[in-house]
Amino acid sequence: ASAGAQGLPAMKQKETYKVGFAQTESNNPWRIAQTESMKAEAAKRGWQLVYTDAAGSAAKQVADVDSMIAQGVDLIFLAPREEKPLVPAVMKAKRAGIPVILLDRTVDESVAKAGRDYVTFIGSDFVEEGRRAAQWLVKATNGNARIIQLEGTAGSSPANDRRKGFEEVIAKNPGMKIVASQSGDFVRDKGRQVTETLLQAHPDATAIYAHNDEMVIGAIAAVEAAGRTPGKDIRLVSIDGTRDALQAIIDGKLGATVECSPRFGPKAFDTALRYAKGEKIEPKIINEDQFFDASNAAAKIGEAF
Ligand code: GYE
Repeated sequence: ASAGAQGLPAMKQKETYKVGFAQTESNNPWRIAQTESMKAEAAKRGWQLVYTDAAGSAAKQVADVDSMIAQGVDLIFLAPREEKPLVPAVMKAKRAGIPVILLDRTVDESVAKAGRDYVTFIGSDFVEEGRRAAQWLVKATNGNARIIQLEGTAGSSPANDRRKGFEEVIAKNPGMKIVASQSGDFVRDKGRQVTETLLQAHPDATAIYAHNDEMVIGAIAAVEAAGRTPGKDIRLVSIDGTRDALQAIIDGKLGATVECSPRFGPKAFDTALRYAKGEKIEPKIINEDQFFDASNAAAKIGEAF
């Protein structure tokens, strides 16, 4: 069956393409590394890249997709900031005959479907990332911890799924208890502020799980400001694998981080090309992620972002 028969807009085969990349924000190393990877790949292939930065606003990101539609791009790579608000953008691009590939985050899957409304999702298995973080913490604390959870952006797929995977494992361990859970919006300084408040409300907390490294770095500062020792009084675990996080592991402050690779360029452009050739694309393309702890952080920091 051709791509058109699946209900998706087809993509013409051409010498070169003009594609859009709608980024969510650029306030952390993960986002910057992802943008660099996309720009480098476009340059390498000689494709024109229409790049937008929604600056942390789902409404702006919807408008950014509108402008890409108006500019007649051949395909849109979209990193949807939140699951529900970006559904209309996906539908609008489809109606305009422009295929969409979701990068790193998904939209509400009960409404928008891969293979029908958008081509595919490329990214990590966030539920599994949450499970891996929890499994490490269970081991590190011998199954006994009072945990503060710092959640990512409310309504984003990584925040929803990283919570789900983590809580699934924690629920099976009677000695593990989540005492407080609050969003830090994936932002370092919000992670610090939220931790400061939650440590005051829960002075008996012994562990912190953050949905990304930026928030855990902020949390470490708050733990130290409270006169506690990160890595000893409070065990910390997070997700991403940034350079700062690997350094914090080397320094003994952070216990572990589950990798979530931001280097989407080669895979994203290969997938677009496969789609243009009329190949049937699988609904999810899941990245393989590593795991960093004291055993390998020093060896891996050279590759980190
Ligand atoms: O973990 C975080 C970023 O969507 C997987 O978003 C991504 C997450 C990543 O801001 O640091």
